[in-house]
Amino acid sequence: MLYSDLRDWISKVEEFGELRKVEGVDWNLEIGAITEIYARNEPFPAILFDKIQGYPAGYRVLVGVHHQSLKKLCLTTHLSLDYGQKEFIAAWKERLNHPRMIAPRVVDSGPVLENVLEGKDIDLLSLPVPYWHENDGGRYLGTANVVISRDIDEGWVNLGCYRVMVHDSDTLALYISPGKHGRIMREKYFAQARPFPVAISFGDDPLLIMAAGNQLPWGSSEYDYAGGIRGEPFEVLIGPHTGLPIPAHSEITIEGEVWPDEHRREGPYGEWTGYYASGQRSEPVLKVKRMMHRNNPIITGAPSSRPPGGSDDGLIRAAFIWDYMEKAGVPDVKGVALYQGRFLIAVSIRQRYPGHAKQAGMIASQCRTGAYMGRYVVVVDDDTDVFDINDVLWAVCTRSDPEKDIDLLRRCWSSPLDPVLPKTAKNLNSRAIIDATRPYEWMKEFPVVSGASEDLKKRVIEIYGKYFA
Ligand SMILES: Cc1cc2nc3c(=O)[nH]c(=O)nc-3n(C[C@H](O)[C@H](O)[C@H](O)COP(=O)(O)O)c2cc1C
Ligand SMILES: [Mn+2]
Repeated sequence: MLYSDLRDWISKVEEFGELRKVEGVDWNLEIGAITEIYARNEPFPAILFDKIQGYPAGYRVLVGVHHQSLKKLCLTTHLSLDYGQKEFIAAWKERLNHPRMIAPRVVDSGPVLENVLEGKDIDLLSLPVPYWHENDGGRYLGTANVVISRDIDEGWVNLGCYRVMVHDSDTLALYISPGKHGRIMREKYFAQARPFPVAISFGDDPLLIMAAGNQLPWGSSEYDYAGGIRGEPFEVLIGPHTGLPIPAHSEITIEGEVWPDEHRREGPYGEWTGYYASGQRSEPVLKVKRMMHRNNPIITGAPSSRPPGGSDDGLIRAAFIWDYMEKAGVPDVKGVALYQGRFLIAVSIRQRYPGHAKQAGMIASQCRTGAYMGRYVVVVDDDTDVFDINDVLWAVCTRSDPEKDIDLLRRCWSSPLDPVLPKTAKNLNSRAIIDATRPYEWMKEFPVVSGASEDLKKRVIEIYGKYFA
């Protein structure tokens, strides 16, 4: 275990120089704009905002939890801090292949209980909730959060990262897209005309936040999965109103219920696609019954912006897709990379038999992690570097013939967030699978690739590299 909770994580990040501290900003738009500008810096620092205008010193907001920084991502997931992209994905594949699940441990006290508010005392806006983007429909408390819920039939606990807007002092809007586990769980409660109980942590261990954003199979608890990565169970308190397990080291948690028959406007919110595509809608309200927070609480945030923006877990998603492909029986996958969030998946294979490339493309596009809101899958040979977008485009431009090598899948799993779909027909989109491998049936005769061999390059660099140093 490389760190114990969010505060310890922050101090480790500060030690390796990727933390910035900013004081005196306005929660109204300034935190969002600063994040958007510096999200494009390499590596993206974590930014801790303190002394936010109108709020007590110590009430903080933290952004850039691990996005665009491999070192922070390694810290978050308890891997060696000097890993490169390939080692990182290899380590993750190994993890997914030999998953370790450690269930949380129930305790009866924890720092989140330092302040407990119920009834009239609940005031969500006592926290410096940012108004992130200029055209948002409200202040979003949940952008890098952990929504905890239980399946009414099967009893297991799901964690999902789903956005949360503040309506007023004790009412929230929770937006979960169709097909997400939290949404399915909500529908089961609503079908019985019962309110849907949830607990939501708004500031937490980055590993829990990341786990809540990962696509585990139905029935598999992200709590146990995150505990397994950490190698130690997460400590949880049982919420008195919901019976749900709440992270004892959470900065801020609420317990409440989503009501089936009471709706208010949710959104719009600047989304990860770089658009306001899902607009605003009428969503059932979440009534807060209890609010808990540590002294000097920290809200964690990941406001999205045009990709590569601030909420990207592409490397982990790539490892998931690779793992799902292997489990579906696709051999010799050599690399997987994602671009533009999840819109483009590049997969490299060593072609072994006719149809192998098609199989790889179809499965990458429809496995658990690849299926939601994708657009293009490009399959390349293993002499193409999937991490180099120019290499991927070179393969597309030189090894695919559009007429034969592009297949379309229709009516796939999309979302109201998909910018290219009209308002009247959201949720279903198409996919293009581009086979940019050498055609199998005559691959041996395919034109030879030009360029110096690795041996030749190595030799000249050794001798003449000094002139370019
Ligand atoms: C920063 C971030 C924000 C997200 N916001 C939302 C959201 O508002 N609504 C949603 O349905 N999914 C959102 N997602 C995606 C889900 O968290 C993701 O699909 C996850 O797998 C859901 O958990 P589940 O598989 O248990 O449903 C977000 C992901 C991240 C990383
Ligand atoms: Mn899940």
